[in-house]
Amino acid sequence: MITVNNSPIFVAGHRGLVGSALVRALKRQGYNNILTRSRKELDLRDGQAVEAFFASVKPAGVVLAAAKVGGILANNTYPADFIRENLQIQTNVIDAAHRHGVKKLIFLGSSCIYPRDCKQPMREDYLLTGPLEATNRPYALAKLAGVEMCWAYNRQFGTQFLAVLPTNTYGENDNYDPERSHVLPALIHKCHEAKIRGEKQVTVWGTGAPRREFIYADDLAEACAFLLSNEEAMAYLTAPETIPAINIGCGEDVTVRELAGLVAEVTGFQGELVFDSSKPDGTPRKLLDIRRIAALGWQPNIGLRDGIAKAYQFYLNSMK
Ligand code: GFB
Repeated sequence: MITVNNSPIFVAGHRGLVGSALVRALKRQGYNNILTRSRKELDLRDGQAVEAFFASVKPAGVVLAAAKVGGILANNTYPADFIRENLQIQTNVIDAAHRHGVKKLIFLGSSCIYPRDCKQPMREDYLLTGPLEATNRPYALAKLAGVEMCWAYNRQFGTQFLAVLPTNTYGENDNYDPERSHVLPALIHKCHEAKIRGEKQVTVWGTGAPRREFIYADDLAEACAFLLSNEEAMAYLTAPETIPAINIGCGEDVTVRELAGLVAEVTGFQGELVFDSSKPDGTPRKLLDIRRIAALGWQPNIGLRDGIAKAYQFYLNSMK
């Protein structure tokens, strides 16, 4: 049964891939007082503006999905922007949330904050047990600081601030810019363009050997909404002695080569896939251990092939 929940919940980053899915998921869960601000209305990098916002609206809960994000090339090309902007946004929001009485906050982390050569599948307590992958170290360090900040505030102030660590996420409102996007939207865009233009080849970056796990943004958002409304789970996951982090994934991964084959099938591209090994592979594998979220009774609904088909449909609609 869905119960109506009038508590004001601030979704930071509501226009993005994850934030827009979060607004839909929270509405489905019965939240009917969702607060959003566009980047123009509220620049989360500006501490004074964030302070004024929290002082005036006093949200009861926060989901922090606003972040500077991008694929392997964007991370590698703009490392200063990735560390600075993420540290600014999350520090401003987490601290203002605490000072203005927010009890529950969900902070979006990422599976790329685990060590590069982490034991697989990656368990929450493997964080900070080894060196990071160089292509996204600035982003990962910022996100790790966010997890640590949640933990520090829980210990010092008794807050319930929780980091969710999603695997590679895709879906509606994704970024398709070939230079900045993640692999899945990049491949959808490349295969579609090649099909339309009658080109014979699509170039896939790297060797095709890295393995990646994917989750559809609406599944991830459902998990966040599920956690936020689960009093017992939030209390248990944010207890002072517990690392306040929980993996969200599907528990299965594919190689980039297999992924490219699937995208070619779904988009109808019938040419050849060629691999450009001058481009970086990044982390060899990052499969999440999802037992913590599974034990709470949550699992994803959208399989990879269906998800790619849905994402491709949104891509086609957005081009109209
Ligand atoms: O999704 P992606 O950019 O990031 O790349 P990561 C995943 C893999 O796909 C890499 C390969 O091995 C890429 O070389 N790949 C093949 C491509 N073709 C393409 C293409 O056309 N575009 C892109 N982008 N990749 C990210 C982090 O790592 O993971 C972020 O950089 C973030 O910080 C995200 O955390 C979840 O999975 O390697």
